[in-house]
Amino acid sequence: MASNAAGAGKQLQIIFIGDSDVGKTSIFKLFENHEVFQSPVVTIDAQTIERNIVIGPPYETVKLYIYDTAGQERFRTFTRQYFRNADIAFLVFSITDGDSFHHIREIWIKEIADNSREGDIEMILIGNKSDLADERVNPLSTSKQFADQYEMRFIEMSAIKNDDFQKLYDVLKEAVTHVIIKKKEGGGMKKKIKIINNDEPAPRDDKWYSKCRI
Ligand SMILES: Nc1nc2c(ncn2[C@@H]2O[C@H](COP(=O)(O)OP(=O)(O)OP(=O)(O)O)[C@@H](O)[C@H]2O)c(=O)[nH]1
Ligand SMILES: [Mg+2]
Repeated sequence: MASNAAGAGKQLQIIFIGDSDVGKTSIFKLFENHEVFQSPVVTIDAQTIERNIVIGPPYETVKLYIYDTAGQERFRTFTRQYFRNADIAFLVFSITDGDSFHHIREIWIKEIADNSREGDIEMILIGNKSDLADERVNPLSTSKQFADQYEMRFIEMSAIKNDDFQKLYDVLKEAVTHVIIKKKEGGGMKKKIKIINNDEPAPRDDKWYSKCRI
């Protein structure tokens, strides 16, 4: 993994996490292939790429190391090693998979809180597969409310609709700008990740859930 030492230049580490099959790799591939970046992609390995993003004004180039991880439980120990130096985490669920949404709180935010630097990580929530509107089980309003609770940026998108990449790019740019400003102000966000109702199962929107399951 890339070094994250203070003063090592403007480089940030970004990780994709979330359940298996929600579309992490599909979104990661968009970063690899999209023409919005004006610099060439550097492929480090199948799960890691390097891309530059320009923030500002005043304009500055930030080097992003972007890591795709596997959602299956058997890879969890391996995945954790990426949390320590991560600056930004994309927390991905599928709008067609209720468990993948509930696991964001029940599994993935806890994993981040336990394994990142003091919870010093910017989280972006992505509801993927928005093209599958007929199969939706996670209402937009519930996801928004959840993201607000955790002070996360949130978008819904589809990895297969090319137009949606701009949303993702914009939200990432905002997060990168925020992290860079915080680092300049004194190294780190010093923001503890909230663990809400730690031991309770995540509330389910049963009315919606049963409606969708009929
Ligand atoms: N309809 C639709 N299908 C998608 C979308 N994103 C991903 N998929 C499909 O969902 C399946 C899983 O996608 P992946 O990107 O491999 O999922 P993953 O999160 O990387 O899964 P793991 O690597 O096992 O953790 C594939 O068949 C994709 O083609 C999307 O936005 N819309
Ligand atoms: Mg994958």
